[in-house]
Amino acid sequence: MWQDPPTLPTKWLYDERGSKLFDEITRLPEYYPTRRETAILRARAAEIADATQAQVMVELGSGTSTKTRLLLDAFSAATPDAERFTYVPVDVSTEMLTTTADVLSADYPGIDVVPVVADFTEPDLRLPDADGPRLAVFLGGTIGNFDPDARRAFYQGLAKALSPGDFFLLGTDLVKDTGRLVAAYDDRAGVTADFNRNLIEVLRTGLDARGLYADDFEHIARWNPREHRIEMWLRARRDIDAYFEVLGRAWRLPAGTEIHTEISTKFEPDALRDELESAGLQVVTVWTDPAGDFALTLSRR
Ligand code: AVJ
Repeated sequence: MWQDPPTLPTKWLYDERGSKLFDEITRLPEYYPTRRETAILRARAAEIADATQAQVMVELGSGTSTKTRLLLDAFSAATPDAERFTYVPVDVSTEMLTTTADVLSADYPGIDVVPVVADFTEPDLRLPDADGPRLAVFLGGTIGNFDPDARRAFYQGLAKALSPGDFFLLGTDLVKDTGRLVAAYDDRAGVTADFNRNLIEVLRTGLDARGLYADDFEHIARWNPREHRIEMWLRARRDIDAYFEVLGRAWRLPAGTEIHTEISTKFEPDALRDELESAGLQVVTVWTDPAGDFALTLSRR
C-alpha cells in the first residue's frame, strides 16, 4: 500500500460483502464470463469426464456452484458402480471448505468429498494420491488475476504437484472487443464499482482507519492493451488524509491519486498454450463457447 502507485492486495476484495457483490456481478447483463464458462461446461462436462477418466477431481478454490456440479454430475455418471469418485476442494478458508463439504456430501452420496486446506498459489502444493488419473480444475478465469510471473510460478507448482498422466482444466477469459471488456468491469448498475470500493471498507474496518471513506473514491476500469488486461483502480475524488490506528501510520493521497486494486488478464489461445506447455502441461483440447468469448483448456502433465 506504500508503493507508488499504491497497490492493495486483490484478495482483500473478497471479504464477506465483497464475495456477495462478486456473486451479484456474475448475474449482471454486462458480465458474460460466468455464463459463458457455465455454457461450455454444460456442453462438455461428459467429454471432459471421458477424456480424462479421472477418479479424483481437485478444485483449486472450493466451489458449491453450478459449474462444480456440472463436472461432478458428469463424473458421477461416468464412474462405474464398483468405484467411487473423489472430489477434493482446496481452499485457504476452512469455513468455506466445511460448507462445501457439507453441501456436496449431502447432494452427492456417491462421491467422497475430501477437503484440503492449502494456499494453492504456494509452490509446495501437494495433492492427495490416487490410483488413476487426477484432474485439477481452476475455473472462473481467476488465473487472470495473476501477473505473468505469478502465472508461471503457479503453472510450475501445479505441474510439480501433478504426476504424468494427470490433467489440468483451466478457465480463461479471452481477448475481445475493448468496449465489451470494459463494460463487463464497469457495469451500468454500479455493482462492480461497489465491489471495488468495498476494498476501502475492508481497509477502514481492518486497520481501524480514520478519515477514510469509500465514497471518496471513484471506480476506474481500463483496458491495458500492452498487458492485455483489464485493470481496476480507485481514484481519490479529493485529498485523503487517513490515519491507521492499528499501524500508527498516516496515509495521504492527493486528489486524483489512483490506487491499483485488481488485474483481470484476457488471453490469446496460442499464447496460453505456450505458457502451459513451457511449464510441462501439454494442451489436449481447447473448448470455447459459440461466441468465442471464453475458453476451457484441458492439458495433461
Ligand atoms: C473472480 C477474478 C474471475 O476477473 O473477472 C469481476 C473478478 N472483478 N469483476 C474477474 C472481478 C471485477 C473476476 N474473477
